[in-house]
Amino acid sequence: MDFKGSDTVPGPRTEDQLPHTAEAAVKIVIVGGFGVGKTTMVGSVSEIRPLTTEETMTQAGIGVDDNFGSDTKTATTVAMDFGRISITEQLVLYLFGTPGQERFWFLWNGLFDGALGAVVLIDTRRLEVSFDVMGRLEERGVPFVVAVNTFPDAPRYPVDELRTALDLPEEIPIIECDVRRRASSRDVLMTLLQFLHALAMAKAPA
Ligand SMILES: Nc1nc2c(ncn2[C@@H]2O[C@H](COP(=O)(O)OP(=O)(O)OP(=O)(O)O)[C@@H](O)[C@H]2O)c(=O)[nH]1
Ligand SMILES: [Mg+2]
Repeated sequence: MDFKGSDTVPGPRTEDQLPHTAEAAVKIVIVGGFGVGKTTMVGSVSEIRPLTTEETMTQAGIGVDDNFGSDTKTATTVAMDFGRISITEQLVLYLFGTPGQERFWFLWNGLFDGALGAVVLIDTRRLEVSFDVMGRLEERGVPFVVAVNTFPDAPRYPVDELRTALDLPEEIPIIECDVRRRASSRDVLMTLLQFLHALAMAKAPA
């Protein structure tokens, strides 16, 4: 039998391997309505080539896959996105992006299991979807921060107005970001980590 080539099966790429210094891995979910930029965020910030489950939106999806005037968006997530980022040599975040279309929301429950925290991405043109998203996180007790993805044609509002519109308590951070930029996506994750740290400290016995 010809096994020629069987010894050339590639192993994991060096950049995909977990650093040997890693001591803690934390699961973070990136949630939000349809087309707010979840896949873009996981892709921009991940240090490994992200796993995506994008399907092309077809004619059959028109009306269902409403792309809200974004003519650059041709694909949608049907299961999840997955990426990884090292925050320090010891701390690694595993990022799970959820599908945005409501018909795939049944997948969210599994994706939330074991998550330490979440980023809720919002588009100011479609705030109403954020209520369902945040409600689901609250039900499951997953702490979250809100990141406003600043699309150029979306209206900008002061944080206080957004907080009122979203009915969010003072302690939940709201920040602006451009998920296409790695540094900006990283800042969002750092804000979440600081928030989670503050929550943990507040719960710790004095
Ligand atoms: N101008 C601009 N375009 C963006 C930005 N973020 C994402 N996009 C574009 O908007 C579209 C939507 O991004 P996706 O990352 O697919 O959004 P998603 O939330 O994963 O979408 P679903 O999985 O379908 O819910 C893509 O065409 C992106 O290139 C942004 O900050 N500014
Ligand atoms: Mg997506």
